[in-house]
Amino acid sequence: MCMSFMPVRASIRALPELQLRGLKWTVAHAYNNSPFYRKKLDDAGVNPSRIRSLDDIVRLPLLTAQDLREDYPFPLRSVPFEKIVRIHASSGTTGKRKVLCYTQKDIDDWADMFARCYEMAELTREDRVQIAVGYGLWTAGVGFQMGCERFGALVIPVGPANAEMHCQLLEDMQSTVFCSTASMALLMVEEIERRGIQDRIALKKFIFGAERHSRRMRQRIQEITGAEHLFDIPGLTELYGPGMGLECMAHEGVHYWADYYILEILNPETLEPVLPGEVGEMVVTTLRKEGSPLIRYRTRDLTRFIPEPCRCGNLLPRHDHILGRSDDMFIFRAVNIYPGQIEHVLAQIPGVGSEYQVHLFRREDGRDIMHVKVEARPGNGSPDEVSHLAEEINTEFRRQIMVRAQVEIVEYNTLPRSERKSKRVYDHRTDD
Ligand code: DLL
Repeated sequence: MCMSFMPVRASIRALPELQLRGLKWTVAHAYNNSPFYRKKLDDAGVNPSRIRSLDDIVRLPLLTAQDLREDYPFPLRSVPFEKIVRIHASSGTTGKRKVLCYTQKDIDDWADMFARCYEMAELTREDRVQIAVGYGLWTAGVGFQMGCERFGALVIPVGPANAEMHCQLLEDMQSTVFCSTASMALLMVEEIERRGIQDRIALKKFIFGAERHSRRMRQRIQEITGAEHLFDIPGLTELYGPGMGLECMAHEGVHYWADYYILEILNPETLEPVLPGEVGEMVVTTLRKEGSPLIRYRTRDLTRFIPEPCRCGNLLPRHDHILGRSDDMFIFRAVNIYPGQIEHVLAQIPGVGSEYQVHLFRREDGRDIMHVKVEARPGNGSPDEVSHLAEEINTEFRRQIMVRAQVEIVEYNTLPRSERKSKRVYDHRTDD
C-alpha cells in the first residue's frame, strides 16, 4: 500500500488554524523578502502584523498577471537565488512570459500535492501511467511525472509525441492511466478507434486538464475506450502547476488542496466575494510557497464553490469544474457570451460531435455575424439529418443564449485536433 497523502479527519478540523498560520507566514515572508511585495503592501497600508484572522485576507491587495509581467524576469521572488532550484514559465500568448521560481521545498510540496491526486483517483503502485503532456518550461510534464514517482506508480514519460508512438506504447506497456490535455485525450481515443486497437490496450483511467472539456468529449472518450473513470485536473503555472486539486471518484466537482492555498471566489467586477454556490473568479493565496508566493492572485478562471459535503467522502472542500475565464468572454451584438455556454447548448443536442468552432465577423454595414461550425457525430451525415441538426442548434442558441448564428454542420473529424490546448473562438472583427 502507498503512504497516504490525504489529510485525516483531525487535520481537516485544524484546517482554519493551519490556513491562518500559513497566511501570516506568507504575508510576512513576502513583505520581508520581496521589494515588489513590500511596496505593494505598503501602498495598500497593510503591515503583516495586522493579519490576525482569516477574514483579514480581504485587506490584502489583489495581484494580477500584469503585476507578474511588470516585475519580469523574476516576479515575486522572495528567496535569494541560492535557494532557487528551478523556474517554470507559462507560454504567455500576450507579451512576456510569467516566470515563477521554485525552492526545493516548493518542488517537494508540489510533488506531495500531485501524489495526492493519484491517490484520490485510486491508483495503485501496479498502475502504469503514460504521460502525454509537454515537458520543459511548461509545468505539465514534470508535474505529472514527479507526482507519479512520489506516489510510487510506474511512469511512462512520453510527452506530446506523435499518436503512432503513443499507440505503440499503450499496447506494449499496457498503460492503465493516460495523462494529457483534454484535447490530446480526444485526439488519442479517436486514433485508437481508427486503428481498431481497443481490445489490445489496458486503459482504465484518464486524467486530463489544462483547458475546459465538454460533456461530449467525455462521452467520446468513454465510449471508445470503455475507461472506468475520467478525472479533470486543474492547475496553473503561477500556483506550482497542474495538480492543485482533482475531480473525485463521485465525479461531482473538484476537491482542492485547501491546506496549501486559500481559494476565494470573487465577483470579477465588484471584487467582492460571491454568495456560496455563485459563479465568480478564483483568487488564490498560497500558504507555504517560498520562491514566488502568491497573495490574492486573480487567476481569471471562473467557477463556484460546491458547499455541500461530497458523496465520495473526501473532506477537502470542492469547487466546480472551471467554467471559463473572465477574459474568454466575447461580446456579440451586445450579448456577453462565454464559450462554455456554447458548449453547454451543443452538449444537449444528440447528433452533435465533440468539436466546434466559433468565427465572429463584421460585415461592411457594421453588423456582426457569428458563424458556428459544428461536427456531426459519426454516422450523422445524411443531408436531411444535417439540415435538421443545424436548425435545432440554431433554435437552442436563440432560446438559451439569445443570439442568432449561422450554423454549419461539418463531417465528423474534420475540425482540427490539438495535442495542446485547443482554440475554438476566432474573432475576425478586428482583422484588417
Ligand atoms: O495548464 C497547467 C496544467 C497542465 C493543468 C496540465 C492541468 C494539466 P498554464 O499553462 O499556466 O498551466 O495554464 C493555466 O489553464 O488558469 C486555466 O485557465 C486553464 N486550465 C488549467 N487546467 C484546467 C482545467 C496549465 N482542468 C490555465 N479546466 C488556467 C479548465 C484549465 N481550464
